[in-house]
Amino acid sequence: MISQIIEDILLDHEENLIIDGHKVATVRAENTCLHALMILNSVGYSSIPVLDREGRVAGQISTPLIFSGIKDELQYNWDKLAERRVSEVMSTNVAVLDENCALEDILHNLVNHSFLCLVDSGGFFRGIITRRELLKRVNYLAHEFDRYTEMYSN
Ligand code: 2BA
Repeated sequence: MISQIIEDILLDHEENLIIDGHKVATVRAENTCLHALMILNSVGYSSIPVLDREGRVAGQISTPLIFSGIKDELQYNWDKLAERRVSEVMSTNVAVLDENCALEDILHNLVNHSFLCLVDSGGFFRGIITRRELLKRVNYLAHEFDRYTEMYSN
């Protein structure tokens, strides 16, 4: 159980903790590995969410996963970049939480995942919460805690 003061401080900010789905770089499961590699290279993130045709979270993709997926026993087969689909090489180890989930679940999952995918009640992708956004708030909490506890005790 998280203390109410802590929860208030972590969630009480003007800017949204959630990065809206429209601002998140994603690829489709049916895209080729070549397409995914180009997206990863242009956005600069090490891994990004993979969505299915309906817009549900299918997994996550990274450059190392793509390279492993086109490797034969001894060497890389670059022709496979344009042949293999993201769905064939992606990882399904991605944290997916309901958009109304508790702060406790967010904190717990960000320990092992650098970002969490949020979905609506129909399972459709709505956005992500990143470790960076959460840690910015933890930093604020560490600096402002005394001021808040004073406020709460009055
Ligand atoms: P990474 O790509 O491994 O990025 C680790 C951290 O490096 C990011 O942490 C951020 O602080 C910084 N960083 C990397 N690339 C950046 C860029 N192009 N612009 C600004 N900062 C960059 P977080 O922001 O906590 O992100 C955690 C993870 O969430 C990222 O891990 C990435 O996998 C994913 N992510 C974050 N924002 C995303 C977005 N708009 N679209 C897709 N994936 C995103």
